Amino acid sequence: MLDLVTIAPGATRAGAHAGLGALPSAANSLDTTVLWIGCALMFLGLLSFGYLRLRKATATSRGFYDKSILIVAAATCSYLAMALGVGSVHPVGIQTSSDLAHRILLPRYIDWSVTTPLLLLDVILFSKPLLNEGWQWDAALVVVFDVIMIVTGIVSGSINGPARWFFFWASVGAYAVVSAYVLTLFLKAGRITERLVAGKLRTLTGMLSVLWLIYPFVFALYFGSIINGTTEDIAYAILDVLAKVGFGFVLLLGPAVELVDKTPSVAPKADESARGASRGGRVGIAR
Ligand code: RET
Repeated sequence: MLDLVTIAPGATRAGAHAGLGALPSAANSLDTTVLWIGCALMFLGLLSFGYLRLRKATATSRGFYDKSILIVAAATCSYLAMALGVGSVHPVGIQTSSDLAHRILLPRYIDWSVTTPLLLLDVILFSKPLLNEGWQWDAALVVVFDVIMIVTGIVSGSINGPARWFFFWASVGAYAVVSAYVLTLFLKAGRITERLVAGKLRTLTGMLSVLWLIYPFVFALYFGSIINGTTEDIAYAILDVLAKVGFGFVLLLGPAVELVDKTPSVAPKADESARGASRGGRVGIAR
């Protein structure tokens, strides 16, 4: 049984597909090109968000610019590492030669474990007018479930055999919690009195819900041997660019980020929400 065989620098994922395991081989150029393009697009996003921050950020909106910059900076590093062949490992427990066909690119998951909480914080803080007492606790819980989703995803991709699918479904379970929270914000966005903030929140939560839903399908198709590693890389690259750079532009362009803090809260007052909670209502988001 082989354990976590790391493909040496200079060796490539192409070798894994050819069933060559850790042996160095010629690069799969399409795969590598996709990763370099991903790196370039993330870097362009970084420059754009940096420029927007210098031109437009104010004391109240600065946090949204900073998070967007951190998100694309992390992704630039992760795509650079993947393009250079760093951190591509075979799952443990290889029993058959077809098990050798899969690999997991660790920089991708390390990137997600940092950037998905930041993306969630973006939508949560953008929903401020909807949130009442207790929202910080909800936000912390959502981020914890998000991290559980990524960590169980890493474990799922790192083992062969039935245990992979156990962890896959655990990850989907954590994803369902995150997704339910974001959908609640989507459904309640219309209550926000400032039209621009309400509309933008609907776009952001809608975009997040649709894009994030595709990731587990790509994962299952790849580890179910229905698509190969190159198709997986292309799909993730498109999703990542939309979910980070596209999302960042939608968030930062226009006046909405400046208006969030000035928008009156529509959440019930503390005593009302306590009564709501005792009737089984939710405390963290306006009912
Ligand atoms: C995994 C493992 C299989 C099950 C699920 C997953 C969900 C991944 C998601 C990733 C989102 C990434 C984003 C990245 C950057 O912008 C980990 C593939 C549910 C939702 C938005």
